[in-house]
Amino acid sequence: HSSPAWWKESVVYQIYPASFNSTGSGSEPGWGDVKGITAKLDYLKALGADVVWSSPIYKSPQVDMGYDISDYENIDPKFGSLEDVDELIRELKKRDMKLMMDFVANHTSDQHQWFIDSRSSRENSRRDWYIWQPAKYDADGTRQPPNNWSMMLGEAHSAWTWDEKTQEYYLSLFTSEQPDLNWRNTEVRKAIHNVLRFWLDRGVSGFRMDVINLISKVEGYPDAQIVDPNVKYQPGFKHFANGPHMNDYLREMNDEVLSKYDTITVGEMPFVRDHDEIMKVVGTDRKELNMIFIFDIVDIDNGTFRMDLREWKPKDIKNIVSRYQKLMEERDGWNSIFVENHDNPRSISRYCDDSEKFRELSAKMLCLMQTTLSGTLYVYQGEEIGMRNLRSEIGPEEYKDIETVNYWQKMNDLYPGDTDKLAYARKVIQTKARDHARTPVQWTDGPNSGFCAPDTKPWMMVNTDYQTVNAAAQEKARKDGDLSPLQFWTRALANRKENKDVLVYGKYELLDSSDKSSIFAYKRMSDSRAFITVLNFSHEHVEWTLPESIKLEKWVAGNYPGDGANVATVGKITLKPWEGVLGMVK
Ligand code: TEU
Repeated sequence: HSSPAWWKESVVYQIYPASFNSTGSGSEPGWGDVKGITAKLDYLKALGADVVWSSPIYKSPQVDMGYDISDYENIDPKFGSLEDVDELIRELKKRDMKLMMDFVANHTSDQHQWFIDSRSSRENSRRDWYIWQPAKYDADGTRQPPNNWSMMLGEAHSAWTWDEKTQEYYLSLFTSEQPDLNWRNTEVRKAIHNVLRFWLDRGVSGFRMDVINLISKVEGYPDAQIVDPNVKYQPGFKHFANGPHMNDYLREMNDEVLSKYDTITVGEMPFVRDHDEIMKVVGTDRKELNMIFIFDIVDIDNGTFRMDLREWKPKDIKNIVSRYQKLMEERDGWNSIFVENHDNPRSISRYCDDSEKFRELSAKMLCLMQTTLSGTLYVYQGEEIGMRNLRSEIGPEEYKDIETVNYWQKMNDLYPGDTDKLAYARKVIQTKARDHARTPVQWTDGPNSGFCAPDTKPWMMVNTDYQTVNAAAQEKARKDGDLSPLQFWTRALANRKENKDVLVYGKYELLDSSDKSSIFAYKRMSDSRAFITVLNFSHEHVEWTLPESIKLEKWVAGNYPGDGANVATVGKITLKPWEGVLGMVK
């Protein structure tokens, strides 16, 4: 069994600060602020959160919503001040909670002083802090970037940006305003270590490290393989995900900084599925990071590109979950459990059914799944009340994210007036856009859903369903005794903590490996006790046979009224559409 640690048992609640809660203390009305987080700590504590991870609040031009940092040691006035963060940390500590910062160090903003220096001349002492390369030229003299890599948040564009003044290209994997730092440079790594220390010394307990597996690029910057011949630039991630020196840099960061504090660390690690590569980062003996975000579940419906659609089946979810539950158990690593974040659509809209009839059942079923798996649990703001995607009548004009805007532009440029293609693009946006997770949190059924003052305009539209889906309504007891998603989550998180020997640290066994079945059933066990979880990922009533080896004491929780009381405890059982139950084994 995995050895216990506070960061393994913690429930981390992710805040997307612009959309969480606005008290009007920041410089922009209708924009969430740090004081808005502090104001909701009692709510988060009551829910069962131990750690708050906030997406970036540093000074930033906000080209990519704060993932473009222009000063690592200051807070963007839109969010408030450093003093507000000190207050947040104090208030968290009072409640025995912790703060995790989002650490974005693969790239900075182009407005960061480091980059301003770097681009000022080829001779500047910080020139080498970023990745500069000379242009290539076609036979006719046309200037071309050093290779064919596409920009991640604007796939039609090159990942390299031309600098007129110094006549070279710089690498900018996400947008032109997010130049990639050159981690080969020792001074860069030292500067980054200093930033980490700055926050740890201020009382922060750890970091979520943005695209931390992209920090080491393959030498020579080779061209990427062509996966879509219709476009000029191609996804180049094979050449920069988990590159040659990544593990050294992580190890060095641990030696120099992290090992000297008691921290929680999670690395965002897109594009990587190889078990050995994963274990190199999260293996207990490795001393690199506590855990990573593995993307398989949130990439389940990706096509060639993320902004694309692909059919998926319930078997995909159970295969993915089982693979990583077993991997971490067998090779002594640790994983994170999540189905939402600020880069993905809402989970009930994506994996279940967000219609009026099933939305709450779906929210509770996904809660049951996540709270009974091994790993550190991450809950994304609004997930606990079952927030859904923007409704389909909302057109692309309301979407604000740079990835969505660039995608819509690309499709209009590629297929002007092509109704089929543009209808597909709308469908992709309705299904996949990052915006769905970024609408303001729905606190009440009042103006602006209680997110900001009634007379201000939220920076992004509130989802139109806030009068039925909001936290205030879900805090009230219901006449029929049924639990709201919020109450169900609260109970499930408490239950997870009470039974952490099994639910956090216990072993995992898949109970039905049939590819055809929509049932995802698994057993979790310690040396002395066990639970089983049975989830129906479908719209149908489904019959399923409990394995004879499992002697069930009783169902202890379920997402339908009655907590599983109507489900048989032996032999054939029938699960209703999107039903999930948790049982205690004798
Ligand atoms: O995301 C990196 C990442 O690879 C994705 O989740 C990304 O949003 C998606 O692939 C887009 O196609 C991180 C942050 O979470 C994201 O918000 C930032 O935009 C990005 O890094 C750049 O910092």
